[in-house]
Amino acid sequence: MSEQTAEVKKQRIFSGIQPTGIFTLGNYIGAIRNWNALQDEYECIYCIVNQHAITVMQEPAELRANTMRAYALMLACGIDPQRSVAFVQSHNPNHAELSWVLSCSTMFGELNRMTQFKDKSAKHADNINAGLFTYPVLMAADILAYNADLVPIGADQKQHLELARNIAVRFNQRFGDTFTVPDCYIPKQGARLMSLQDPTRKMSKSDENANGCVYILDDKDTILRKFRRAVTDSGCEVCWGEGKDGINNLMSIYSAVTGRTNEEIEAEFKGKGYGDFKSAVGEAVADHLAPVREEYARLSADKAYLMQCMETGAEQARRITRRVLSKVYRKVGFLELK
Ligand code: ATP
Ligand code: LTN
Repeated sequence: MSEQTAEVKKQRIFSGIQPTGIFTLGNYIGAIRNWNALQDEYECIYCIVNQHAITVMQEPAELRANTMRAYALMLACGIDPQRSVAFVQSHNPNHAELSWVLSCSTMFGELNRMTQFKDKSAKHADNINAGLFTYPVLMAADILAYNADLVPIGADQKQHLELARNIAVRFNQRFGDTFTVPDCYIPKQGARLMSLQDPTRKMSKSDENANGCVYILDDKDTILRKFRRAVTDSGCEVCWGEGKDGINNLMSIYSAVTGRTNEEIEAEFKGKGYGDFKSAVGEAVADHLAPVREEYARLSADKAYLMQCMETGAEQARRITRRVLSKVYRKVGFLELK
């Protein structure tokens, strides 16, 4: 094989996570575990989206600390700043600049259909700000600014990704080929983990009920306790079924961390009760998360290293998006300075 064919250009990945608390098992299994796994095959760009986080009320000092912590957590989950671009959104102003242009190619009606806006405005009824409404445009800008091919996300973000695709197609039609139309990458197992306390609601890191969430820094005893207390139904047979949201959720989690199929899980727990199953899920999750916890302890002690990685990541990110943004500015007709 000639050297030229060996050096096929890798496809590009972009994804982001909000610094709104410690990452949950849902964030890990639904998204970040895939970010990690894709690093060799793709050119990866991963972002702590602090500008998205202020769509809900944040205490400034807490947001600052949470951003640092989220960055450390991202690296602890295996994102390697030598192989991937790992940075903080506000360190690259090109996202917000592109977002304005894209917002003029986004219809009010499209944004009005977003279910996350409806959920979050119900949850934060005292602060339904315009940013909460236009949030998906900034997310589209995050992705399109890098011409990403693929976006690894949990199932809850599928609608936003569809919107980003529509914006890209519309812009390309109007101004000529500019953006790559991105595809989503949603895991087969664990794309939507539910709260352990209310299995009809998504597990979410900003949830007030900490018992419903497993955080990736929880110690083993805490994890076992949360699973022991997980809400199930009045039955006793471990099997997938209608109206068994709690058990279905636990089976998804067990499957995601052990790689076993639902049939294998049902066979493993045949004749055993929910109690045994819950303990087994807790043990498997605790083992799965232990290396992340250890790595976080090591990394979070070295703030200078984290700051240095952040700086390098931001510079790499800006370098990529600067070119895309100036192309967009030319296309829409913004007068350039010589
Ligand atoms: P918040 O509570 O602040 O809304 P969140 O926990 O919902 O945050 P995000 O930062 O919005 O998390 O999402 C980061 C990534 O994690 C996204 O790709 C999202 O789809 C994924 N994700 C979030 N919650 C879950 C879940 N319960 N199951 C699977 N994936 C999830
Ligand atoms: N909207 C996402 C976070 C997010 C994102 C992105 C994900 C912001 N920008 C770009 C993928 C790609 C969320 O709330 N989970």
